[in-house]
Amino acid sequence: MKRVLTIQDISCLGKCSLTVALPLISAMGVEAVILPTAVLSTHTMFKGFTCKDLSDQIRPIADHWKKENIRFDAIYTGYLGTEEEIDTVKELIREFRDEDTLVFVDPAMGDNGKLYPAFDDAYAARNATLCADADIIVPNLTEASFMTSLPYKESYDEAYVKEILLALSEMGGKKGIAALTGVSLSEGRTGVMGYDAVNDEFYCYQNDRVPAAYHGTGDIYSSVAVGAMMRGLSWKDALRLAADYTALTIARTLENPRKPWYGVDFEATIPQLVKALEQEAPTK
Ligand code: PXL
Repeated sequence: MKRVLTIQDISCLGKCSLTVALPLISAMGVEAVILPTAVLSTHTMFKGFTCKDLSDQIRPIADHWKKENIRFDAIYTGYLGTEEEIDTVKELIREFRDEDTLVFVDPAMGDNGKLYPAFDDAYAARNATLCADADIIVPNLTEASFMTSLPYKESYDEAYVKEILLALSEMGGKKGIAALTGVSLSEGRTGVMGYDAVNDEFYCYQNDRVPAAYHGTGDIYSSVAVGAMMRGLSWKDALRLAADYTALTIARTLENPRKPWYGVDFEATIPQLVKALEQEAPTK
């Protein structure tokens, strides 16, 4: 069984970051090791959330794992708190990465053209240096525009998306895969567009757009993509599976009469995820 280390905050209520990554990666038959960088009462879209920074725990936890000779098949980072924390995570990646470790970075810091309340331009620039150390990065258009200094556009064409992907790939990355999430190339459609710098190859996958936006869907997307790659899917197949699962989950959430606002009902669609994965990557 493959082992993924995921480094991000734990928002006790809110269905994002670790409360999504842990159940999804586990359900996909992959061991999830967690490194919580902070504990929040809720995610930051709630008013009055509490936050206890745990960055001083990262070093002792990592040192203990080193003593135990622990290795990871993947290191997956998501929402982090501060520039210092990004530097600590970069150090940890350097220490734990070997030839076969996949470093997957979701530079979660904004959406809809804006950074989340806790972040500024300097944080985005530091996140770009973390992306430079990754094998695969999955920013949305907002995060990509802050990291590349290219303008954020509400309406755009394929040439604009390709320009951003090329700019992202110039930031670095060992295997050089950059994928943009939330890319809509025609009316009523949305999905992902990626670029593999090593093979100079673009990839695009679009789904029917489900008319709703929820928090935490980026974390669901990334967790499923990492899990699928750990189960042996190519990066393209993993991004497709993650896009299908995210779309299915948003559609399912829309049917919920209680109209949840802060997160999606991913718990309800885990059986379909497991089934889809089993078809593409049967367990032996
Ligand atoms: O889903 C990204 C995310 C993760 N963690 C925290 C957040 C958010 C998005 O708002 O606030 C604490």
